[in-house]
Amino acid sequence: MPVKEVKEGIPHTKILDKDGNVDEELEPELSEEKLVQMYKDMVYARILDKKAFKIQRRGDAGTYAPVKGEEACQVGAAHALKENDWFVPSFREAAFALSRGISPVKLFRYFMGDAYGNKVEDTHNLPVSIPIASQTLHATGIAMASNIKEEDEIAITFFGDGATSQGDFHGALNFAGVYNAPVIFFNQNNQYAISTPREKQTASETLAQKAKAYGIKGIQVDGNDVLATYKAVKEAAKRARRGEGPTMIEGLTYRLGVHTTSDNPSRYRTDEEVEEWKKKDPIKRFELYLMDKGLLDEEKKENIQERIEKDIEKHVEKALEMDSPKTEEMFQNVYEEVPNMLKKQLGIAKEREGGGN
Ligand SMILES: Cc1ncc(C[n+]2csc(CCOP(=O)(O)OP(=O)(O)O)c2C)c(N)n1
Repeated sequence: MPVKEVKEGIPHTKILDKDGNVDEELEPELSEEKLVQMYKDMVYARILDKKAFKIQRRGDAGTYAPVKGEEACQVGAAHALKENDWFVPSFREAAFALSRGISPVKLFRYFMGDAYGNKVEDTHNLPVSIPIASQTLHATGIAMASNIKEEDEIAITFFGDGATSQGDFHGALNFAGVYNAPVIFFNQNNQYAISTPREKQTASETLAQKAKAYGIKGIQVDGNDVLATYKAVKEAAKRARRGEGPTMIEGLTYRLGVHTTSDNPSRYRTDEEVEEWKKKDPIKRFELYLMDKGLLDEEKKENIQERIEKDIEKHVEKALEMDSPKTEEMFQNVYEEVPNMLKKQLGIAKEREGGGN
């Protein structure tokens, strides 16, 4: 499927091409240490995806939505923000979460069905949000609150191409525009909403232009180019902190893997299409760039992979060792006062467990 990359009136940022060549005029100034860390974060997410798949297939976990192919969108964004900025995810943001320091144990526990995995601790990381586009409203609300409280914190929220057809997305952009909220709407346009291709999802020529209708700056970036996503988010964050309001970034990318562990993409897209996108793999091009800079070679690459594999293994073991969630946890944290209907259901569930209530 051809991707319309450059549209009149919609700025488009691309810094690294698929062969790792860099546009030196646009190249952000990043320390060697930071560049290597960004690479490690991308590889970490890719390996974690594979592991998540394995443990789902052997029955140790439920549905998982892989990041594969979209690592540059998330890792670039994570490195461009401050620790106290708010992360408001959908369900495909393991790479951002890991770059942000969220423990892999929590990620694994979440998709093992344990509420602990989604627990908001003393951080500015919100839980996974499954209802499409609902989180965009939360991000706008948080950013509006930040304005009212005169804080420096901004919010970033992630969502897919399909989410831009949902009412919540439009409500979120409208309020963000009117209230000049310091929020970044990061659209991961991975070309599909499960089996629905981008062109059947919306007749809009680009997704970024939807922002314009709400008086918001809308830009496109090559979402497989981690330097471009970093730069775009960094600039959007600066604008937001200067009081210049929200930005919507459309990252043009591709979901190289399945929608979730219960999907079979061969039913709705061709191998040729996937092969074309593999040539634009965000990790491969960043590797070439780092090698060219003398920051990576085959040996270092292998060492990094090995270390990450071991680290992930350790976290999986830890996640598997944890106690199963208790039945009553299913009924907690939704209502301040549990309604009678749910109290009754909890009673039935406990009885079935043989524990009575
Ligand atoms: C309100 C709502 N409707 C339907 C679904 C079922 N559903 C889960 S993922 C998905 C597609 C989302 O596509 P997109 O927004 O492009 O994000 P992607 O999964 O590609 O990252 C749908 C329809 C849902 N989770 N929430």
